[in-house]
Amino acid sequence: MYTLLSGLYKYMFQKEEYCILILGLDNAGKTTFLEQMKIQFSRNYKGMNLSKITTTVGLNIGTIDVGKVRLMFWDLGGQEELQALWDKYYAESHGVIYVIDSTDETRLSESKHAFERMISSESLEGVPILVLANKQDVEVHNRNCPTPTILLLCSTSATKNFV
Ligand SMILES: Nc1nc2c(ncn2[C@@H]2O[C@H](COP(=O)(O)OP(=O)(O)OP(=O)(O)O)[C@@H](O)[C@H]2O)c(=O)[nH]1
Ligand SMILES: [Mg+2]
Repeated sequence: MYTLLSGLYKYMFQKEEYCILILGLDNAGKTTFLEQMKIQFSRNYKGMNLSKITTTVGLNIGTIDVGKVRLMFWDLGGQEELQALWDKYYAESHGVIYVIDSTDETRLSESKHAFERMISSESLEGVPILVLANKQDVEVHNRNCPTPTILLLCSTSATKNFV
């Protein structure tokens, strides 16, 4: 009887949990993106002043409930020395959002290399990856159409798991 009741309780109230990694170079906008998602999808969450966000040293966690699903976002610091820690989280992740600063062409190849290192990990085999070309709101002069540039990054590097 206990098993039956606890099973029923779990079915009705327990949420399926998924861990999503948010990766990308420092200054790409990962923490800002997570904060904006929390503001948009979490009821009663007031949010913090986005201009107060500083570079992430280590890990920043955010949780969003969508129906019966709980999404746990792990936003990792993107500075070079912190990138070495990314792979510690791969095995437990169900998805990755890779954020690129689409206004910063000077760091695009650095981002491409970090991305290639990431997808070469066997722990990410079968894990869906979303590439987010961030900061599209910024008007950048002399930019040669950002979207094809970002697509080139994807088509040359990505061999698997794209959504
Ligand atoms: N215009 C604009 N600025 C953004 C956007 N997203 C982030 N920024 C700015 O970009 C800068 C870096 O944002 P963060 O969210 O701290 O970047 P991060 O990727 O978390 O950086 P690390 O924690 O160092 O890895 C901040 O000044 C943000 O205000 C965006 O969509 N548009
Ligand atoms: Mg950050």
